[in-house]
Amino acid sequence: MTNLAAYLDSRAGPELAAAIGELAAAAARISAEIRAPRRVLDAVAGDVNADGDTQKALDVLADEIILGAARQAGAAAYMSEEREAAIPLEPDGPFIIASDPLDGSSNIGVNVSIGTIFSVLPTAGAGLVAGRAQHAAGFFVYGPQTTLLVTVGAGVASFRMDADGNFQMIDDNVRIPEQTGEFAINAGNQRYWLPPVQRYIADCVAGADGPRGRNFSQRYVGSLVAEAWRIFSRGGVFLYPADSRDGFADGRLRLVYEAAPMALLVEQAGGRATDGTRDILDITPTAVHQRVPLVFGSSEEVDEVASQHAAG
Ligand code: P6P
Repeated sequence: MTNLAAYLDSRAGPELAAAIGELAAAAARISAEIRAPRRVLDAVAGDVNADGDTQKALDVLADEIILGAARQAGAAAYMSEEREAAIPLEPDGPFIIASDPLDGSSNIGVNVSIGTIFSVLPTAGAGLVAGRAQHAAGFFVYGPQTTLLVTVGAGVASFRMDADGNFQMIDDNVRIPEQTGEFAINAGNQRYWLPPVQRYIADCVAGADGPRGRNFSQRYVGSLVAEAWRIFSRGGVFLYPADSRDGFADGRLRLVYEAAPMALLVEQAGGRATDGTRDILDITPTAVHQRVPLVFGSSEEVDEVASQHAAG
């Protein structure tokens, strides 16, 4: 069975392979911390992050562990949801690491899958470059199994962590089915959605009795990495759109360390990722914590959402 190191050595240069190896070792530590019987999963650290969320102790711990991996990897800088500004590291480092060290924090206390998202960026523009320039991207899921989905630009591979903390390959050619019957969106925000998303979701809910002529199911975990792992496993479309609430004109999710790494994986697996209209990978960030509306998954559905946006 191919392990992560062998996969990376065959597809990435030594520095990039080593960096992702450091991130995998860091994820194994975070996984162990989450599972530690002593751990009070929902303990609060007390501060507030850039998202305005109260930091959980695990948020802070995961961020310290991923920062340590970035430093060990010789990265030039580290950008994180948990830190206001980029942390300069190795001046001559060949790349920048951006991360959401613990995605899905609101689920920590209720034992729902959470994860770590990472992006390996060129040093140009201090890492604020369009996502298509990423050297690599991936995410770990701390769920019933600890798993990894990763791309270094040569397709997408999935891995499962074994009892020794090593990542063993599941699939070296992960593909997102073009068609799906599952959509993921927080229906509690329905009254705030803009008309294109209102119409798209109404058509899905109308199912076989409506213009789509087939039934759909809704799935929503509230943890991006959990939704994503499901979509990469069996298809689906995820939407966190712009809505009319104050502060949500660009949705909730962050471009640099959530949407862009997810979009690179999605496109490498044959899916699509947009802000409703534009490909996420073509959007150049102007700030570390910039938000962006996010629609990703099975290409047929992402195209349908884009058609609704084109209709105004
Ligand atoms: P809402 C979790 O806090 C997160 O950042 C993502 O993992 C998830 O997709 C989203 O927020 C859920 O947001 O507003 O539906 O609770």
